[in-house]
Amino acid sequence: MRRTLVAGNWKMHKTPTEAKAWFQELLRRMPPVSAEPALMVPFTALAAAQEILAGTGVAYGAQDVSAHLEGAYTGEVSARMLEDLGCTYTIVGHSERRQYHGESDTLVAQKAKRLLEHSITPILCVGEPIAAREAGNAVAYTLSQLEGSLEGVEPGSPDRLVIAYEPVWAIGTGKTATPQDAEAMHGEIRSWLAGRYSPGFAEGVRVLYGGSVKPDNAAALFRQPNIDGGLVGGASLQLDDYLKLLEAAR
Ligand code: G2H
Repeated sequence: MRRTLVAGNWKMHKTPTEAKAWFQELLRRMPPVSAEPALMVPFTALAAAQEILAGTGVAYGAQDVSAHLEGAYTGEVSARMLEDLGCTYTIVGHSERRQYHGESDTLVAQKAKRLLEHSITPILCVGEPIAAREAGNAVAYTLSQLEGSLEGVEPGSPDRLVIAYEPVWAIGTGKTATPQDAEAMHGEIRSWLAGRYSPGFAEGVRVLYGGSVKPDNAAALFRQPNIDGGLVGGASLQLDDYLKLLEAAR
């Protein structure tokens, strides 16, 4: 059984002070839930996450990591630093990093490897732009991105890898893939993982959907057999919405 993961992606929102208050309020209001709560926050909010969330069952992590181990890389943050901050997960290959920072599949694979070396589970994002979907190439595009982004990546066990399918045309646009379209792609991703690793591995890996997940569409998405939760941007910023997403994952 794969435990549903509801991972918030705060992107570039909330100061450390705002994050601290939000985490405290979350713990005060958190109902008993079967899903796993997780929050991917700005680097600057990770110390507050460690202080307040460590040991509570709410996982946290970063939204990116350096592909380098250590050294003269101004502005970069290493996997070892994230490990020291207690990160369970970290996002790699988000489409905003691919688009605005020119990240290639090869770079994304290097980043995933760095995380695994430091006991952090990568949440690896893939997904097609609108042109690929309209041309009928969504599956080929997404699986090719997956192949490149997992080149040389050997997680060992399925709990050491999370895939997030995020169609680029659905991100922050209010347009969501239908549960049926998302389920079809998730099925393709899982089959591909079975060939790349093994059927048992593919069966255990969580494949999240991302792209305008909201409290009113989450339950229908999370009910699909191959959708194991969500990577949620906008709707993870308001605590009321985030709590509703956790409830939707029952
Ligand atoms: C997709 C998603 C979170 P949003 O980027 O990764 O954001 O839910 O705002 O579309």
